[in-house]
Amino acid sequence: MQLLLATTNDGKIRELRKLFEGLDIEVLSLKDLEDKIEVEEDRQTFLENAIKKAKEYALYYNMPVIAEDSGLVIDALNGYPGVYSARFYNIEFGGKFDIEGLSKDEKNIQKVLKLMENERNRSARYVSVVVFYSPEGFGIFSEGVCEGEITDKPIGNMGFGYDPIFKPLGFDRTMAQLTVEEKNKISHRGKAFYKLKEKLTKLFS
Ligand code: ITT
Repeated sequence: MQLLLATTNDGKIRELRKLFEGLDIEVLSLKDLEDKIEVEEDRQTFLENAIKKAKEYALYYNMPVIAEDSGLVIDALNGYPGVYSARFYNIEFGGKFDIEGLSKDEKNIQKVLKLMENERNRSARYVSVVVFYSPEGFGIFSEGVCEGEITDKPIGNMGFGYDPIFKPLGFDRTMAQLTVEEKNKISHRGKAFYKLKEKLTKLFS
């Protein structure tokens, strides 16, 4: 069976591929396909964005797809960056942080640290919604959450995105100090994926 991971995010591809190891499935990502299409993530919830991506890619490439929409939800910032996590540096909320010479991830991190500078409530969570959709019109989704807190400076160089400033609950290391295997065990994406796998196994066994 062929399955398309509908993402261009290298961090997600690395983690999701690891989760498929040992299964008899040929996993492709959008990076393996020559004919590219863009799907705009313009919805207000992770679920709506994930469904939109899964459906559009499955119908265009005519193969089953797993799409994922995820983000960091910070209580003291009223839930931001939320669905804007990937491009938080460039939205109006809190001012734009398009600092020259920094990567997107670094700009996003700098903006969060600035907005959280004198904030005592550091609680936050990563949320992931994973959607499986097949071109015949069958769809299923699951959600995973990873609770944690925002550190006051970036630590670690593994993972991606906000990992250097996110310390999972019960850990004295940031997510960027965990290996892919350690992260997948506790992460929002790992949890959502395992739930999805259970649902699919139940349905097809
Ligand atoms: P695709 O749409 O191609 O999958 P994307 O990066 O645009 O890639 P999203 O729209 O789902 O993906 O945005 C998710 C953003 O949330 C991501 O770019 C990170 O900034 C952040 N994020 C999500 N999961 C994360 C994780 O495990 N570690 C760190 N940051 C994460």
